[in-house]
Amino acid sequence: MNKKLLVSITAMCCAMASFAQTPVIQTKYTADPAPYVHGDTVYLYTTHDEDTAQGFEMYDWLLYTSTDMVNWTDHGAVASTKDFAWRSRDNGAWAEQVIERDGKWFMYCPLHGHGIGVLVSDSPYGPFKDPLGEPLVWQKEHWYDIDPTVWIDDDGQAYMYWGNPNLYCAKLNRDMISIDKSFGKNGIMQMDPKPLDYQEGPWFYKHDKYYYIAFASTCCPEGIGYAMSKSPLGPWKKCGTIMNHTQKTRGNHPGIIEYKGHNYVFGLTYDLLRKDTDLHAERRSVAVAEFEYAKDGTIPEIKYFDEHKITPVGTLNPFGRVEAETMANSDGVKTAKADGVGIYVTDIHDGDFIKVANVDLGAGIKKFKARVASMYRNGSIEIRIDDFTGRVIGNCQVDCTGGHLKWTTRECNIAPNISGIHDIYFIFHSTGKYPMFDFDYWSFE
Ligand code: FUB
Repeated sequence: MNKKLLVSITAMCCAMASFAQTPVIQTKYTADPAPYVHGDTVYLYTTHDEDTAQGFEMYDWLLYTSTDMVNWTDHGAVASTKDFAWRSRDNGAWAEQVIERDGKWFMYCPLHGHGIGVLVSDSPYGPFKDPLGEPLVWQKEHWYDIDPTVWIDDDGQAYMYWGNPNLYCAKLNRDMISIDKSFGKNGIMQMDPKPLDYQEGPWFYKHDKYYYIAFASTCCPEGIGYAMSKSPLGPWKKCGTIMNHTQKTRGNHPGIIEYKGHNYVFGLTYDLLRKDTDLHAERRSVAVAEFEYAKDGTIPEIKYFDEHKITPVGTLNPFGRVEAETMANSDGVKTAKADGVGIYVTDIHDGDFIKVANVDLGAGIKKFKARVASMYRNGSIEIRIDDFTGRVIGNCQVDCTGGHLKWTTRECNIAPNISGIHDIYFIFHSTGKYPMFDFDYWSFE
């Protein structure tokens, strides 16, 4: 093993030990998780902090999906502030939430300082269009209209809660793009009193017989608090803390789902940024932890995200095409989008890696194939199992393919007797400090 590799392994192991399961996404800064379960898939919509952001610099909304809670597929930006013709600036794509009704997907988007708009699509992946040409709600006298959360009750009535520092509620009409003006004051009711310790980021839902509002608790640092009620309109009783205020983070923002019999709370951390610097910047990362309800419906407090490890609730099938942007962990690489290709992995440097978790190799694998493109450089993909320092089972040479986005399939044989369920590590190698090649998809045979 060469010295350079040893150094990078040591750094990697420390990083992995201290960050455990968090953050969910490593290729971009993501915040304000809005997970949604539909069919057998978790759709995780997030906001997007720019790589160089100091304050909030947010232009678009991203989508990731998973069927096992550990491997997440990057679908890129599915909407942006540009989708609202009435916006006066491009920055301000704050915490959205997406919900499906009658085959349509509704994305509720705060444009900071401009109220809350709504976008509609026939598909969770977009394209999303603005059916109104104006905000759904905008109380122009203040900038409190952020962080919408929408839930459809058992009787079909949809409710939208939102706001910082006040908590507001509206009843959505059946079309999901207009509010019932007969409710509250011109369609809006301010929840008074709001739940104790409420700051922002409400997440409204029902579990068994209780209604819940989880929220980012009073800034700063924010934890995750929650309140319960027997009615969708309260009164809301503060019940406790899902995650206490902690100096480990500054902001937080909950999203809660039940998936395959497990309960998960998503939130946000600054842990990816902390790998680079201790200085504060709004470059956040979505994180997730599993929790359980107590018998009385309350939620016992859980520790900060970095003390959790998510157990996979499914396996990944490597025998069809697996997108390179499907990953459980990575270091160094980024994702990009190109016409005719979709999302691909790029910015691959020597020592960078991608981990794919809980891969079911069945009775065994013999060959690895990768769709790659390389303008100048030659490199390789080293394949290890179970750990970054685990057994090497293959080495796929990636020679120059003749140009940027000139895609070719490269392949290599796999060591004998590799079968069953394993984590797979793709570790990238080349000489020189420049990015090597782009990686579109792969498979085992
Ligand atoms: O991400 C922008 C804002 O920061 C969100 O709308 C708030 O909830 C906080 O996370």
